Amino acid sequence: MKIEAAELRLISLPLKFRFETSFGVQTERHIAVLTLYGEGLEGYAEAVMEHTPHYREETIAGAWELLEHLFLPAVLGKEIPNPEALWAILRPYRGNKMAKAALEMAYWDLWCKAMNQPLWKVLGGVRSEIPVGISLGIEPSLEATLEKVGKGLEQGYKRVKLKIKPGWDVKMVMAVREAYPEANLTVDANSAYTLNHISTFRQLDAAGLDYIEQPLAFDDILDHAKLQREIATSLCLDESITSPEDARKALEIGAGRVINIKPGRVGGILASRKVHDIAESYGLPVWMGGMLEGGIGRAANIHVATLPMFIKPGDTSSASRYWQEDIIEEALESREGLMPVPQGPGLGVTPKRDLITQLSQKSAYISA
Ligand code: OSB
Ligand code: MG
Repeated sequence: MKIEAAELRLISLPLKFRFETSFGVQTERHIAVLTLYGEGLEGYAEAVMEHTPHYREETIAGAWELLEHLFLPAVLGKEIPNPEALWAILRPYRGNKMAKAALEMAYWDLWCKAMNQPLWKVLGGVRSEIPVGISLGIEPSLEATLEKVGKGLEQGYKRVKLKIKPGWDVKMVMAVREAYPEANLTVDANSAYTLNHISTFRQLDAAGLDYIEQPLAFDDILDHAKLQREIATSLCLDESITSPEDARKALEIGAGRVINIKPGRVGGILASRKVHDIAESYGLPVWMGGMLEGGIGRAANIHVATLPMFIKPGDTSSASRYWQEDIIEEALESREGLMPVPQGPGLGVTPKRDLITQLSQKSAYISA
């Protein structure tokens, strides 16, 4: 497979809801869309970073610069037989997992299309639909929270994740638990706490949560291991896991019992499968996280989540929850908490080229 040319486009999509987390508020999503051209085919990807480094360090500006001037020129015009060969070219460059993962995603789409196979099959997936839940932002009131939780459960979502921050945690979570005694509930702190908040976590132990996601620093595993020893509820790592090696070290020291896999954060689809395999070797489950993706990135996440240890419901809920109009033709909609896996070659989705061009705020064309 030879990649002949590439196109980068930056678009912005308005979110249907105001999404507040402990690190900030989002009302729109900025997406760098990458198209690779080769052998008469097109491969697509979305990059998951935002303009600002509030979640992890990467930014759109940095990723754009590296893709346009370093990573794409390094791969264009070369014979690249498989994703491993793509990584052999990218590996010498450190970090910047999300930028590399975007390039890898588009390569997988192109490569699987050349073999006329859906991505999930090539990866060794075992499911034709994946269990999904929803991630609820910090709402303006308890009433609004209870209503949104109720609506999500009514729609059949298999888990509701509640965003927390100091001051918006125990009381809110206990109220939701009281209203929905049987619901599969989790919380996500996006690194808003320290070990000084141990009493908060002891109190949350009484809420019957499936897990507490990323309570401590975005780059920590040691304090997570200390916290895990002090409480009964499982910890789930998100921000802290940026590679298969991170996953191995975290599980080895007992920093958590669940991993939220986001292909962009861990360095792509091959890396996601490796993190999955490491969790499997510890007998621990994983689930597919989300970064408020449009249809291209959402489809990629769905394919990866067909691997066997993606047992817990993921964040890949219906695209219509997020967007008035998605950037792909297909409707990625779950029913009763099950998201069907696209069956066409590659990612199995058709980007709306005209819409993407129309929404485009910036573009670059790179050829070999
Ligand atoms: O921590 O999982 C997170 C969105 C953006 C950045 C980080 C996170 C999230 C979500 C939403 O929780 C997941 C989604 O609905 O796509
Ligand atoms: Mg998270």
